[in-house]
Amino acid sequence: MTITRNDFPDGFVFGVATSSYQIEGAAREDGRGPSIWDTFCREPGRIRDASNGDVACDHYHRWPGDLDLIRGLGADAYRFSVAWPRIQPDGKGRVNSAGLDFYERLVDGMLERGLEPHATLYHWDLPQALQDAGGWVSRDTAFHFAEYAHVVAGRLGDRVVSYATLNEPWCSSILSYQIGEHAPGLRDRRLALAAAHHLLLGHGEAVAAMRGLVREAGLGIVLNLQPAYPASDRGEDVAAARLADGTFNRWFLDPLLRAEYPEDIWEAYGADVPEVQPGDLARIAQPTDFLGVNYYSRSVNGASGNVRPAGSSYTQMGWEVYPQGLTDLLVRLKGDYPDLPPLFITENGAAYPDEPSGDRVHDPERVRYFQAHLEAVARAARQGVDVRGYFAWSLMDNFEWAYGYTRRFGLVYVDYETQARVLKDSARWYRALLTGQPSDVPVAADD
Ligand code: PNW
Repeated sequence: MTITRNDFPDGFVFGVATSSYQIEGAAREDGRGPSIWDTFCREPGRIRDASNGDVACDHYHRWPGDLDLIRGLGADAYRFSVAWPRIQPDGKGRVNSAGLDFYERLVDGMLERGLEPHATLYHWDLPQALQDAGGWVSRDTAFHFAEYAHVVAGRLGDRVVSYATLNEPWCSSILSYQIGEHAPGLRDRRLALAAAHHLLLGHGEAVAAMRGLVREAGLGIVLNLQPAYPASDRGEDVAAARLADGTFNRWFLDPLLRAEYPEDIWEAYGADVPEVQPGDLARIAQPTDFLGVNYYSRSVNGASGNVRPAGSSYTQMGWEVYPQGLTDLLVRLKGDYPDLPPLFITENGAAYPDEPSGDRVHDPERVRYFQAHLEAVARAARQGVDVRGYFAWSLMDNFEWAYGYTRRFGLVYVDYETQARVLKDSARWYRALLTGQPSDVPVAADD
């Protein structure tokens, strides 16, 4: 049995997602300033294949063809991100109108093709000038972010259907300032928690700055959430899962949706907790119109670390394929957060080592991944969760951060020598779902 649009609520939006640094290239064109990823990629050992986003998918020049591709898939919507250093090359003050012009052309191009524009304002490409002043560890960055958000919303306004302030603040704080895997590559928990607080504050400030400039019901944030399961029902495993859930999920959800940091984790962080000024939590928790959820996998937690369940399958990232985790997560959000706004799945997808064969790219694992996760979303909707859309990550293969070009998440295969785009079987399958037309792509049966 294959799913159809009828399995989803009325008006449910299907789309594809990308982000600026991962696809645009044109890193030095039309007045774009350097970002922390330009810097990070040039530090030896940071990126697996020593690559960078200078060219990436050359989307900056190829965007009309790329929008045609999206339209051709039958998508309703496209989630893209705006590169802050194109808009404000120094991160504050002077506005580069050529940068705004690009996103205006892109948004108008979507509207001409009947695609809903869904913008993300910060998908990790912080202007380097702001990093030089401390990056997100500096409280000032939150206010610079709000100024930038105001500039973008002032130009694009209500042509954009939704604005997400931040993509995955866990990644731009913990992964970037504590784990050191993403730019700026630091390893200090105290700095990471300060960064996380200022990111959340920046979200609140940006929402306040944009209200009135954008459509009603158009403001939100995107979190990467990973449900944490205990390896067994032993007390210490349950405690490990609760800790993982707290640091990964509740540390961001609770300030946004309850105006408080989770007490157990605050305790566990000891002297590393951030300085919270009066009024910060009210600012952070001001009502928004949607919550974007990025879901890739779950964690399974034991007292002595993470466990990889035997019998599960894993993507090329080493992430367990666990569709039921998405249903569980969505149902849990509804249960735990009375003020939960409507949800969108803003990313979901999988990396596999794709190879063209003739003029096709066969990616049966990815087809199966999408099918199973879309079924998981439909199940949550049937259980009463208000989920209104789904964006596949990603439209096309692109620069996968610390993995460079060694991981392919696309529905569309990119040949980086020629920049040719080839629909993978997963794209053909998705197109069949979205258009209701038949597809020639077989789908493996459920277990
Ligand atoms: C997300 N983790 O990143 C991002 O939003 C995308 O830009 C990225 O391409 C995609 O997922 C695939 O990786 C994540 O370590 C990176 O848990 C790392 C993690 C989660 C999300």
